[in-house]
Amino acid sequence: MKIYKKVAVLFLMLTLLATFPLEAKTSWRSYGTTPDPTTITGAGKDFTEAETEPTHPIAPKKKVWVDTDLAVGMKRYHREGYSDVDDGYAVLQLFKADNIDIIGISAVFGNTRIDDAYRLCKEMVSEFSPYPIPVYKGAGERIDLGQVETNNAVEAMAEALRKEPMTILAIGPATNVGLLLLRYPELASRIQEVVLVAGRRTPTSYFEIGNPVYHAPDLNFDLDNDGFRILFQRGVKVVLCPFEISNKVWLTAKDLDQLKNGTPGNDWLSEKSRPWLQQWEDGGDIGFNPFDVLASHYLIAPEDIVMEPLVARLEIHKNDMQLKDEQQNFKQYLLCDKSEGFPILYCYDVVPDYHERLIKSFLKDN
Ligand SMILES: [Ca+2]
Repeated sequence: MKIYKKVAVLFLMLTLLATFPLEAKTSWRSYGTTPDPTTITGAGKDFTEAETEPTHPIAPKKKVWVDTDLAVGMKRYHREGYSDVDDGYAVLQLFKADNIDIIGISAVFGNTRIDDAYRLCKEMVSEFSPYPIPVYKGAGERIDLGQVETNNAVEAMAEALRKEPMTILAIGPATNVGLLLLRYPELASRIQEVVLVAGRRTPTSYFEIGNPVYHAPDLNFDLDNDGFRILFQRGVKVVLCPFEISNKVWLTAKDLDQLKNGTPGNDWLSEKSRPWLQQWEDGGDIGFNPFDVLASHYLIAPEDIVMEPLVARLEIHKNDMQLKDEQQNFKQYLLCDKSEGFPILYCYDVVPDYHERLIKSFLKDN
């Protein structure tokens, strides 16, 4: 009998040993998609270990400063049509995120003029924010290296960084953040990361939109090349959510219907997005790309985003928006690849059920 007992104990131990790694692997896999050696999702990578730990109800909230060129509902000043609504999606999604604490919001020029962006920041906070958030007016034009001036947004961001380290979501031109780093370089180490919407892999990675196709600008980068250059030179951790990722996500009329669920923020954004959607449909697309929401989504749920470490640099090439122009017309490009440059994290794809996850992030109570 004794030998049977020993065999039984041995069998039990072997069973436990065999089960443990299996269970550990299952729980890890159930959290995110399995990364292969060349692609990583937020879960399990070491680029921003602290920020990309699996989201847990008791985890401390991520402290975020939002710098935005909100233009929801605005008509364009310089040509026919409406301005982009995507900043509205990013800000509203952050309002609804349980794991995000917005420390402040600052306005920057870009999609529209600074006064409009500032007014819309105040409007979104007063109407839809679940908690009080201070709002500041930032730069109205690109950085002038010959005359570096400060503004309320830069000073407020500096003050907030002196109190505590934080992440900056800069979804307009990088002007305010660039000014901050020029005036207060000592605060660079207090910035956990800056998440921006810009960049591409090659000079001919055109931002193709519409049917017939036209080339869209890399607007945030084009409006202030130096803002980005300063970020790289100061060694700040930069995450890019470029056209390559947002062009894989589409919002359609059906999505706007679903978004309009009787909560004030959703109803407002859905309605204000209609003319913008119409503009894209008139251009031959099925919907529109909500560019900036990929950047806010990265902060809220990095496991939904596919990314890889690359290096970024500025290079001059022929202007892709005026290739048919007889004149020699060149511009700066923000190129990201594996050759030489400043280390960045490059977000380029989403998980297969991303669209469902995105819509779900808006269909919450507040
Ligand atoms: Ca924007």
